[in-house]
Amino acid sequence: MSTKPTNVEEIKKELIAKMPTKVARKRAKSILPGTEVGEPIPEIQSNVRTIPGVITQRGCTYAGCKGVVLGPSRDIVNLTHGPIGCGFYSWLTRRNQTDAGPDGENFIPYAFSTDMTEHDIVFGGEKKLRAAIQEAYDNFHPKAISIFSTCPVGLIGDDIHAVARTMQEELGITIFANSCEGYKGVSQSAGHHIANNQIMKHVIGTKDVEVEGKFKVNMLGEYNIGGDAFEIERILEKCGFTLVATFSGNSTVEDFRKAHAADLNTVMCHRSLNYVAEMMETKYGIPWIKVNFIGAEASAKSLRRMAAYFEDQELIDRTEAVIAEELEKVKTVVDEIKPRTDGKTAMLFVGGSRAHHYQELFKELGMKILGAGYEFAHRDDYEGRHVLPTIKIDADSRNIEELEIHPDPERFKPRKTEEELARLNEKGLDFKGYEGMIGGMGKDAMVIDDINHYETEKLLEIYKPDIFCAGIKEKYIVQKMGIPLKQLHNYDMGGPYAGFNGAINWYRDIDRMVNTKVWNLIKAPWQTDGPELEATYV
Ligand code: CFM
Ligand code: HCA
Repeated sequence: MSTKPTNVEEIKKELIAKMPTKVARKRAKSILPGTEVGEPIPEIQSNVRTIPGVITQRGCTYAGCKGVVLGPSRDIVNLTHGPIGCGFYSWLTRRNQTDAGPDGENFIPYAFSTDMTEHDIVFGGEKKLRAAIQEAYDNFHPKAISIFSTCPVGLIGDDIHAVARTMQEELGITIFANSCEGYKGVSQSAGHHIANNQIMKHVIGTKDVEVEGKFKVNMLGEYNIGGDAFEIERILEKCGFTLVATFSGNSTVEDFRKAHAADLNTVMCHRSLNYVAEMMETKYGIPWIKVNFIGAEASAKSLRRMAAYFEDQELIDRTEAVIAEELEKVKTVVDEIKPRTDGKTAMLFVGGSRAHHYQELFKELGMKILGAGYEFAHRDDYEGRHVLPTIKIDADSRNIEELEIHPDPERFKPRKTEEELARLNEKGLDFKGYEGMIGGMGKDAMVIDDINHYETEKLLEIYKPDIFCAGIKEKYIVQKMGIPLKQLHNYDMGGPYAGFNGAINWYRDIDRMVNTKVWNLIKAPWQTDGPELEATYV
């Protein structure tokens, strides 16, 4: 094993040394060392506009709204109002899985778009949008249609909400629109917020039905990438929980409508669904806790906290039995693999929650995290909810309407009294609390927000990690540098990685990636033959 550089401040200096002064000054605020457990957590700059000219990993508001939050719902026709590229490039790339079940309704394999062209930009696209809604209705008879604006729609001023209202009246199904023009925020994070508002306004709680089951929960911020939600469902069912709705992996509009029947909201990805969690708590009196099903130990801890909430001994005992059985399977695999992965190193730069969650799985393999960062998370995701007890710090939410949510205690009784919540909090339930990424990463690890391409290449050169985790934009560049890249967004062709079976899949995949000899056999073209093209200045 080679010795790795550990002085983060020195490396940071090197990282920004070649940048123009103003850029270096800005980037310096987004780069800092991690802290040891219990140490004070420093403030990190995040959720601010990317510096023009640098190559960022980030996506846009439309991506966060359509691609991330609402896209995985299987029986809503998600219709992109815009030029064809936006609909096409958000079509099936995220590997959110579906099982259409007995009703057979599944629109995920389709890309619905109005395919705006120059004519529509000049003369307006509302007519085309109406026609597209009609066509989708005639062909598929969906229960709901959701419309998503792309950049030009905001610029020309099509009133997508008015079109949605008229078509809803005409067709008698739920139709709602999202003003999620790509440029609206500083990243996809703004799109999450918009989608949260619109599901809350138009769908959640629109059907009062009795849901059977004693221990009813919703899973917020779980998108069934690579089948993760299927594995979580398997475990929850085995323990005896009733899952009312998942937001939004393999979800249906009916699930959303009755989600207010749950007694507890569990939040898997806080970054993308926190707004719904807060609004449902205010309106329906449903408390929420943060959970993490990435990592075997983290899954066990989440299940224990969920069972503790219901204070039912039978549920607690069954949950413990499930954990014991599952952890035994996991341990056999860890014992086999860990000797080969122990001491290897990893870096993770991804999204708004996974760069933190996946550190658990690496630690279970004895691997060391040299550096990590989010693309678009906010300060609370880095510093922890207890450091920042409010979500009203969103720089990118300036343009986004805050919904007025009112409690309705007559119809929706708070599930727990203040005293009960306080008592459960003392037992470690930690309502609304969660750890940020920085605390506990250790001062020899580097934390970087909104990493750019130049910094990525520089870090690889300095640290030479055994594995780098990011997305498709980085994958082949990193691999050409002789370092394996695991896509933490779509899992390459792998998964599920959540829960206990997921952890086992992960250990095996990572073992193969960090121990293959192939990376030592390849050389980048410039290391052998020189550049393929040479320019001559005359
Ligand atoms: Fe949440 Fe996600 Fe993520 Fe995210 Fe995303 Fe994603 Fe992600 Mo890609 S909702 S923040 S906006 S866990 S699409 S499933 S993988 S960047 S870390
Ligand atoms: C998005 C979606 C994405 C992109 C992944 C990647 C995803 O941000 O619009 O860059 O590889 O998970 O599919 O995050």
